[in-house]
Amino acid sequence: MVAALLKRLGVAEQAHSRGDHPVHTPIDGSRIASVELAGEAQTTAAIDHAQRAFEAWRDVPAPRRGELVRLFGEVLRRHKADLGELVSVEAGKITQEGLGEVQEMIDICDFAVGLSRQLYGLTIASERPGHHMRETWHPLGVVGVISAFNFPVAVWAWNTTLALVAGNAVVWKPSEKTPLTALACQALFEQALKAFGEAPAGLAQVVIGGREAGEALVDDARVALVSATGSTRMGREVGPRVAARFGRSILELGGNNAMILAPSADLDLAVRGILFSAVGTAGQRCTTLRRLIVHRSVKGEVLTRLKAAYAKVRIGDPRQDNLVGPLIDRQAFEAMQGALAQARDEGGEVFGGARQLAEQYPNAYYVAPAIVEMPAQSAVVRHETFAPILYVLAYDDFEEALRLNNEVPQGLSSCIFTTDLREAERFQSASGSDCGIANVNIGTSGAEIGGAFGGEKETGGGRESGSDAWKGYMRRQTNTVNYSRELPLAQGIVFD
Ligand code: UN1
Repeated sequence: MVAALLKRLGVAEQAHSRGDHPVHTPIDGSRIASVELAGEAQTTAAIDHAQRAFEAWRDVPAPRRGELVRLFGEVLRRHKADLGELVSVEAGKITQEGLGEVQEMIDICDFAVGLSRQLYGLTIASERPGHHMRETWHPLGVVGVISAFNFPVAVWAWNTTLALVAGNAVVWKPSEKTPLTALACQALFEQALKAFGEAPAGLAQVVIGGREAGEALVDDARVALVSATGSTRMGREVGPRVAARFGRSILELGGNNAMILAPSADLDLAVRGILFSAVGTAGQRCTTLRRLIVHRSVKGEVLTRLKAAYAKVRIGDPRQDNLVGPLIDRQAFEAMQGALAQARDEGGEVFGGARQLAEQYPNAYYVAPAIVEMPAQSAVVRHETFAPILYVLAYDDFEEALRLNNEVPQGLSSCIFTTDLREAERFQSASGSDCGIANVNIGTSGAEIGGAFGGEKETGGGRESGSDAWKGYMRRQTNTVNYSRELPLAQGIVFD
């Protein structure tokens, strides 16, 4: 079945049937393919190739570069169902979320195409007569993309579409857990290249590899920008190494996202918002809701409703009519159980969280999502565990809720459910949420591509996707032109 899917997506058989790195589906743990892992030499060769492609691509007019991305968007539209299914098979996402991820790719293609005619610089008033100043945006170089298993295709697309219209070449190292979706993206991109015609070879490449390949991208001075998505632990290594060679990085690391649930909130809306953000994608989004900071006066009612909703959540094969698919692997399951044990030690009261369907799927890890009432924001709550665990904390006054929201090392996403205008605005003010995303009456996950995506503190500070995130993929140049017959100096300096 997977072989037929890969064939429809244009992936050559030898690319997924040879090599000694096994690929398993989290749906039942079975082996679905094996791929070859590239090491340092192959990665460096890909960077060589990309550097040559960059030198040609940077001179192609940006709207023409946009045409390639437009064609890619068309290919994705045609293959949305198949690629979405492959995301389900390889990452374990339910069908709706697999399709949603491909839609996110299509959306960023459209955004990037528009952008290809809008890479605007500024004109600046010069203090000197007969002079003008302007700011120009130029292509940057080779962009290295390191992506995680949980958004195996969209995050690459956010980076690659912007990088391409910006005039860059891309080398992508996907997670070793999701090489098949990466091979499929590459095959689909090649269809767009074919339709486009004369793009330089090596413009966007994928390197299926492990740590060695990642390190080669991080350490090669020709990789002008490394955009890395993953754990804070990974970012702590990548960030300083890229900085040591004065490279640029966009880091999108851990999240520990909270919702403040105020007494005035529309509770029907809030419960639905919690369910999607906390339980969706089996708790494996970087934007997953991990902390519920609820006003003591509504805590009882909210917990009763939530527990009822959690008990009804259908868990199972993500391609069938279920809401929660499997965790990615055994390690993820063990991390979740470890966190629940620690939470109990720290005084937590755990609801749910047990393994499910173990008899049917002895080699896959389905879990009931967990709700954990905590007496305080203790160590386990401050740590990101990539699993469906929702810690619940009570608050009495709004300032305390804000403080709890901010008192964790991570700073990706946050939200408040309230109908009180003062609380909503305060939450989004300078002294409100310290996160990159702060929503009102919307959960923490499921952001649109139009906004800049990323967060503060241990989340790494990078911004990808919409708004002016494209500037991270270009170099800025300040130009001053003298069209007079004099040579006046700035700051009024006389130098005769
Ligand atoms: C991620 O989990 O790395 O906002 C990205 C969201 C998605 C992207 C998540 N649009 O949940």
